[in-house]
Amino acid sequence: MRQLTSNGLPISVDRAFFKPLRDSTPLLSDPDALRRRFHDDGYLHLRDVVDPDEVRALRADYFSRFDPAYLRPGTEPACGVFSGQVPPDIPPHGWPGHPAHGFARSAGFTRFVEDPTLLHLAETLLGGPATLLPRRIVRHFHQGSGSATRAHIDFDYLDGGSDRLVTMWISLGDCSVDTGGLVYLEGSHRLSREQLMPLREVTDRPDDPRPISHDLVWVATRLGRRWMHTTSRAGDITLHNPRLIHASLDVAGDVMRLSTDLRFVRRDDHVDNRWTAPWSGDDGN
Ligand SMILES: O=C(O)CCC(=O)C(=O)O
Repeated sequence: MRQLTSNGLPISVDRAFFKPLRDSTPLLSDPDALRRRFHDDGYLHLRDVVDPDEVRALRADYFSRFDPAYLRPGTEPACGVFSGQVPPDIPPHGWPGHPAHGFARSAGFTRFVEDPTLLHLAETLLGGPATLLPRRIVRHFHQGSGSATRAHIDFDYLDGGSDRLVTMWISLGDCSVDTGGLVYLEGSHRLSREQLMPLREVTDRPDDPRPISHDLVWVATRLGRRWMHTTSRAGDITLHNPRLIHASLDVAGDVMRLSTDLRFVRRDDHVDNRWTAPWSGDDGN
């Protein structure tokens, strides 16, 4: 039984709390089956959808933007191995001047996220013409940062617009359970708002009504549901429903987690205006 943490709290990666994410890659050639699976499971994990070499090149570009002291000596930027030293004077993640801010606006990243294959997949799930929202988040975690993504549903961050939304999570590099990937709570897209309310009693952010809880054991136990996880490889993508509860594990090894999360909406729908400008770490959204 492996003991990992999320937001610093221990969670055992065993059958009491975890089960594997289902691989839906074999359905890629069958749009109806893909839609049904997305409806039933609330997510789709798909292997080898994007070019793994392009993913590795983006990872190399991102980590090359940092002071080399941030990376373990003798390792390539594409590996993204943490030296244990955060460069002094670096702005907070994603703020102007931080490497993630420039990377999110770079031609390479923009070309990658605007790949017609990704849009086509979103359109398949949304059942019509769709658009990728301009707020495209770049996330990066290293071991010991003490922070991970709290359990939440995306719609609580996008509720100023239509809920006909699809989120696409793409790891920019391989992402094992030690690399702090996303975990999804089984069947939670079917829960009502009333069922989620009591979970918010245990939170390290009492003044923020959006996250559900930082305590993944509490959430799983209270709802009697397990978290689902998988090892993502460069080239894989995961899509999820805006009401599916998800969170992340802390990074437990030297390899840093780099990922992006994208939101697609139906082109004719009203969009939450917090998501109509490029992402910046200080945008408060
Ligand atoms: O990557 C993360 O840690 C969070 C991403 C997320 O919440 C999402 O894709 O909706």
